[in-house]
This record gives sequence, structure tokens and C-alpha cells, in this order.
Amino acid sequence: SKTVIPVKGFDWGHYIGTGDINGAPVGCFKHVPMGTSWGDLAEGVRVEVPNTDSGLPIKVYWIAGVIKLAGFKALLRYEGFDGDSGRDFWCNICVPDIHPVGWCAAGGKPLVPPKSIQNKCTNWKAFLVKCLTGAKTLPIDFSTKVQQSMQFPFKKLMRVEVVDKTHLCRTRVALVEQVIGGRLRLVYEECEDGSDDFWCHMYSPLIHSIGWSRGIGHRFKRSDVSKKLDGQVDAPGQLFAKVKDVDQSGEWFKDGMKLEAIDPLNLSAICVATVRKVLADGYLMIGIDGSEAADGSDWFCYHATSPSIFPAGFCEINTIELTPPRGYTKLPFRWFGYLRETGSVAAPVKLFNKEVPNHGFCPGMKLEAVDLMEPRLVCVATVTRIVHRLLRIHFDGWEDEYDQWVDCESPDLYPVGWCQLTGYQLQPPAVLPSRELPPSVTKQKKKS
Ligand code: MLZ
Repeated sequence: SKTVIPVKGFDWGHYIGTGDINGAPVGCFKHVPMGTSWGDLAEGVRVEVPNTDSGLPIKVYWIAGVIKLAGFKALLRYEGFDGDSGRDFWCNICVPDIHPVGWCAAGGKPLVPPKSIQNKCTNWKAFLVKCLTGAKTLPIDFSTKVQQSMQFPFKKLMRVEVVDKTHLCRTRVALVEQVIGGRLRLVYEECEDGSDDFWCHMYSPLIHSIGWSRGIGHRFKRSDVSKKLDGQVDAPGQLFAKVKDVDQSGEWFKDGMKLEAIDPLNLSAICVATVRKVLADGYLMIGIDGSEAADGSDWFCYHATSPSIFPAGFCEINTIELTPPRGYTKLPFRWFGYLRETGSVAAPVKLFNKEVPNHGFCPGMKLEAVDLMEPRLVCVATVTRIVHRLLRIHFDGWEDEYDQWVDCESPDLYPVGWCQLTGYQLQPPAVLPSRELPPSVTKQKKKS
């Protein structure tokens, strides 16, 4: 077994560099702070930042321009350096001490050029007027907006229903224990030591308000806790992500219908699957063919509009390798023969969600992504493939079998710099002692 050596002090700026590597833009992530109000903040925008090269004992500021953006992080260059990239520096544009142009003047703060270029110009005021004319800056309320968008409605001790990570077919009651950047650390009820936790984003399709399971006919672990302890409250229903209303009265999913689904226990695989139970409000229990427990304890719930289920033939059309049922020997797998042999029908194509948002992701873009097999971990990752709305997420430094298929609107994807902004710990790319390369990291087991 190989040891993975963590990179101390991983630095996104250094990792992305000034070349062709790009971070996915903040506007690709509607669920993150500033995700819907990033506006046209892009290359060329000017800001006022602390001048770290003033030679003065007091805090002074200077103007800098955005040379490159990667998520929340910007490569900045002090005004006056022109084509000289020697002093360029990366910083998170949402941190407190970055301001719109005009902020120093308004607040009586000194604007002083860096020492190293002080002699380049005799009239800095005129210089600034000239280079700032027509230039864009941050909106005046930018930092207020950042602060507001970092408030989250979920609070400690709120009760929710969440999928039972050891029995995907049922939910359990859990308490919010911690909220970071909109991610919740949930502790299952009746687990007093708090060791049995589960991390998910507040907009995750895996969490619901108390009573949801009973309401739609989903299995749940009955709670023996008869009264709520001090301070505990059921999280209000409005706090949860909404699903689209569906019309189940016409042609609808039926038990036994076949489809393709992302395997919730191995997100790098799209598998042959079956509708096992049709619940209320558009929810479906799905089983992966060939690997189901006889009692259905590994069925899992996807909504009919979920971007993680596909009509039979989706993989073939999109040249994705479809994972055949475990133990199935007539390879290559062909839907036509399989349906005939199993005496089943494919779920009608028209029942699936075919919406493709204009998401803005491109292959090669870097981001911070949750390793959904260990959802506490937010990792350095790359989009390697895009199929309609589906993204293939590769975890940098890890072998491809750790890759995950994730929807472009997943609340488990974040821009570069999100961890730094929210105070969440970022998992750096895996690296091995150089003598052991290659291969890089060998996957031993899914859960550690
Ligand atoms: N315990 C796990 C950690 C994997 C984390 C990978 N994240 C991309 C293992 O070593 O398999």
C-alpha cells in the first residue's frame, strides 16, 4: 500500500499559473456566495488593494488590475507595472481588504504607488486618471453582497431527514451540527457521541424536512427519540431545495422498467438499472441490476427529474461505457437482447429530464469538488468531459477510477477559492514520492 503525501500549503495561484489552465468562472455555480451576482467581474477590472511594497510603516493602498481570474481568485498587477509580470500576485477577490476604485478617496485612505516603481512617474495622479478612465471596477456594494451571501438559513440543532449512509434505501433523522459555506455536518439522531456524521450541501437532494419520507412513502428508520431536546427544532420546509412538479397521472414510470443510472456507490459508473418502486411526488426507488440485495436495502431514491437517471441507450449514444449488470456474461451488453431476456421494457424516453442549462463549463477547467464517496472532502479537481449537462470530474493526482459523474448544477461543485473564502479545508492533489511514479495513486478501497 502506498503512502499519499499531502502537499503542505497548497496554493491554487501557483498551481493554475499564468498559462492555459483555467478555473471555472464563479457564474457556473449558482449555489455559492456571489454565484448569481458576480456580474461582469473579469479580466481588466481594477481594484484598490493593500500595497505590500510601500516601504512605509502605515497601511497604504494601491490600484491593481485583474490579469487573470480563476473562480474567486484573481491574479493582480499593480498599476504602473504595465507589461512587467514580475510582481503579479494572486488573491481571493472576496476577502475583506479588496475594494472598488474610489474607496480610498472616499474613506481618506492613502493611495501610494509601490516603492519599486515610484520613480517611474512624476505625476501619479495624472497617471491614474489616464489609466483609470473607462476602466471597470467592483460594484460599490460588493463586500456587503459577499457578506450577505455568506449567511445560511440552516442553524445548529435543526432536525432534518437525510439518507442513511449505511442503508441507502432509507432515511434517518439527523441534527445539523455545523454549517460551513452552506455545507452541513449532520449527526444522525440516536448517535450520542456525534461520530456518525454525514456531510452534504444544504441544497443536496439527499436531505428533506421532517415528515418527507412518510409523506411520499419512502422507508425511514423510526426514531425512538420521543421529545426534542433543548434547542432542537425541525428545519422549516422552505429551506430545502425544491423539485419540479411532475404529472404522474398520464404515462409514468412503472415497477420493473429499465433505465441507466449513476451508481450512488460508484459515481464513476453509469449502470443498467430498474425502477423498483414508484413513490409519490415524482420520486422513484431505483436498483442497480445484478448487485441488489434481496431485501432491497440498497435501492436508492432519485426524483424522476434527476439528472442522474437516463433512458436506455443514453450511454451508447454518448459513447460512455455502460456498466452491465454484475455477473452478466453476454458481452458486449446490448439493451435489445437484455430487455427480451428479462421480459422487461425500457422506461419511455419522454419521461426523462432533457433540459441542458447553458452551464459554462468547459473541459480542462479546474474547480473544488466534493468526493461524494467521502462527502466531507472537498478536493482539487478538473472537468475532463462534458456530456450534455453531465460533467466528468477528475480528482487531481488520483487515478481515473476515482472520477465521478456529476450534474453541472450540483451543489457539491465549487469555484477555485471557495474553501479559502468559507474556511472549509481543501484537499490538495495527491502526490507520491517521486521515485514511486508511475503509477500515481492506486485505489485500494472506496471508504477509508
Ligand atoms: N480513504 C480513501 C481516500 C480517498 C480520497 C480521494 N479523494 C479524491 C482512499 O485512500 O481510498
